[in-house]
Amino acid sequence: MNPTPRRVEHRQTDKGYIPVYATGVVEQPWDTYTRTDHEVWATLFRRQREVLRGRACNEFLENQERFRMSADAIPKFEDLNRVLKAGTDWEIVGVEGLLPDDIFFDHLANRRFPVSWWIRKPEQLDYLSEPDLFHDLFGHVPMLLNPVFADYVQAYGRGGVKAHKLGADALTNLTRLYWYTVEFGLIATPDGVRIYGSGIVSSKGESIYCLESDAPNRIGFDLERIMRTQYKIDTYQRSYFVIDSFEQLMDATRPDFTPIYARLEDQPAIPAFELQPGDRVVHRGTGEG
Ligand code: HBI
Ligand code: FE
Repeated sequence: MNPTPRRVEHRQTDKGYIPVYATGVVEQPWDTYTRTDHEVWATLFRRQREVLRGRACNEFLENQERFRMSADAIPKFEDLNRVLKAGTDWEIVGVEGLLPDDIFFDHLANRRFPVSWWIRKPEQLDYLSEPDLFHDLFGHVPMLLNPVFADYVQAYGRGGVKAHKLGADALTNLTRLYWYTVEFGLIATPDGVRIYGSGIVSSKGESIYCLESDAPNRIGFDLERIMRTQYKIDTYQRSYFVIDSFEQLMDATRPDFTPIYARLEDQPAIPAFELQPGDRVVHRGTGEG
């Protein structure tokens, strides 16, 4: 019988009426995974590795190799942790699923990345609204081996712990930053614009759409512009933000955000599809502005 995650309750959040799980850390019940679970992993792994060739940034693809992830079976957290601890002193911890923001931030602030211990069902192959093991392990973990990005995610977590105390507006601004970088970020490279965001790399359709469709805006990274930009969780992005380097991301999180939040207080949010006069439009082929 397929193990199912322990749901505690459903709660109305900014992501809609979603299941909120028990917040404790759990051991990965690797021996309970069924053949179907491993087959879902294998199908998604093979499909995404194929679609990401020439689309994901080199750091993502090379780091995934370093973890020696393969289609053979769902990876063991303990195996990945040996590489991750040695690489950037991060650690994967098993969780039941989506966590309340403050718990999530506290993990990141302590270089712990929460990974759902369960994988989606075959009928959810193309989309599910919650982070499952595939999204977290395949999508998030490889970039945590990049030292600069690893520090950025910890800085983000620390910022989140502070923002949680400052209130809902600060939190909204900060989760937009996470959304448009860690989840849906693009990076300019000499070979053209490439993907590093976890929400993209774990989705076949969006891996193609984000680089090849004329529909979305591709805008040069701008912290305050991002913090004002709305997003929807159940559609492809209408705008993507393109960084020039991971150092640029890290530098953006060095200053204290409190004065930035204050400045943004009286500025209206920007709809996801809108271009603003000050936007630096990035053309997908070249990666130059
Ligand atoms: N919980 N397990 C888990 N994984 C996430 O990626 C996650 C989360 N809770 C909140 C969240 N992400 C985002 O809202 C962050 O911006 C805080
Ligand atoms: Fe995620």
